[in-house]
Amino acid sequence: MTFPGDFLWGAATAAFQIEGGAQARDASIWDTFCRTPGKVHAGDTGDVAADHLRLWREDVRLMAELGLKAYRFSISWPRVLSGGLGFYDRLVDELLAHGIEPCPTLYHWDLPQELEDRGGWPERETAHAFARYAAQVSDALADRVSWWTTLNEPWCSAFLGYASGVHAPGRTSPADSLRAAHHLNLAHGLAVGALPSSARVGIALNPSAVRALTDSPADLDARRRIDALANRVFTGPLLHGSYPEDLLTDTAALSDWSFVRPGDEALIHQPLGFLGVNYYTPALVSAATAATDPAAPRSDGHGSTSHSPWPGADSVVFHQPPGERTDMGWSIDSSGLHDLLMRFTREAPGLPLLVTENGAAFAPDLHDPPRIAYLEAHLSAIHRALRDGAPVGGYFLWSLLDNFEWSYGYSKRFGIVHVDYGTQVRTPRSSARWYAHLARTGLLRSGG
Ligand code: IFM
Repeated sequence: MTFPGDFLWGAATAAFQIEGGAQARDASIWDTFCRTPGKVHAGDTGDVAADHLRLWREDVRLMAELGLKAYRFSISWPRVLSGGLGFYDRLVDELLAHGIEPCPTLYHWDLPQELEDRGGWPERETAHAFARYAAQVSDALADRVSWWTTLNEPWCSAFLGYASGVHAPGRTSPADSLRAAHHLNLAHGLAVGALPSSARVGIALNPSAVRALTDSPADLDARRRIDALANRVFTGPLLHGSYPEDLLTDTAALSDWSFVRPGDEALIHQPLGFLGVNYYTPALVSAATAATDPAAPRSDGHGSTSHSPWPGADSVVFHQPPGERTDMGWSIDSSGLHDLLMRFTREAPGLPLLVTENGAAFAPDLHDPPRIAYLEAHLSAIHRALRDGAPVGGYFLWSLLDNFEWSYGYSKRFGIVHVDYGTQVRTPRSSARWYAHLARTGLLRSGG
């Protein structure tokens, strides 16, 4: 399978997950969360992480050796607040010097703690603070950066952060999670306005390929509800300029949505340079029946918890699809990625698509055929989508390096490059060599 010559072959990381250097910046909600007993595996923190703040030149050299054409990284808002924008300035120059396209994301979950102390994403002012921060970063970098992502996976920020509480800041208010979702959307819209109109500005969603267990009306309705909460709460205003009616109805007992002010939806509905799709696994849902055990652990892949990340969808049950799984317990099914790319191609004709994240956690081994098989299957699905007319312009593998996997701490390894956290030595896995060949040639060959 041959990919187009101008396909953007990249890898992705995020500031909190790799940078370390926590003492040199303001605190984020993840610093606080890591220090809250029981929230993060083994009490792990982002204090050192993969020490990228020290080893960034080496990491850029590694990317160049792997033949990467683009690097998706995130900018730490707390670091910018404490005067650390110079780090990203130097990183951008170094990437360009190595012929690698810098693709920064403005927000990958590390809200400054001081903003959470003032109410966090449920407060409208946080969106305005984000716009000011976006303008500041734009002033420093926009002369050399043409691809920008405003937010990474706002679903996780809103619903894992404020409803289920498995992510920072660990709050469990369904009503607040809906306010957070809206203010994240608003932050995106305001940030687009703060970036140059000549830039390609997008957002990276983690849309869910939701499937119903059966074709029964109840199961199809369960799918509709989750589709609204996982996908259309974002794509509604982003792509069509309004929140879906069924979402407002489903959540009416929790919120009257009066936090959406006149003009907000139009503001969110900005022209997009691209839509970023982060994809790992599909979701399988059904309606709860009399036999459903309400105490059974949730299997929606977002951490077992007594608080649901799905406001107003208590009647929905998540099922573990059959078949192979990654080390996260996520089922491996690349058809979900093809489905999503085709869905957005139909829904927003002509809108360029980027796969802004895709990859898998497996055992720490340097020889990692399961990861190669996962990547090969998902890249084949992308190739099929391209053939079917989806305008997919690039692929960012998650992740370049092993890193801090949020509430799982350092216990899960997503890197194509192994990191020894004791010595910070980087060692490319077999998957890195496999991916390097693909990035150099655009030719997808069999793994192993
Ligand atoms: O590590 C995360 C990343 O920060 C956001 N998307 C999913 C990845 C794997 O869980």
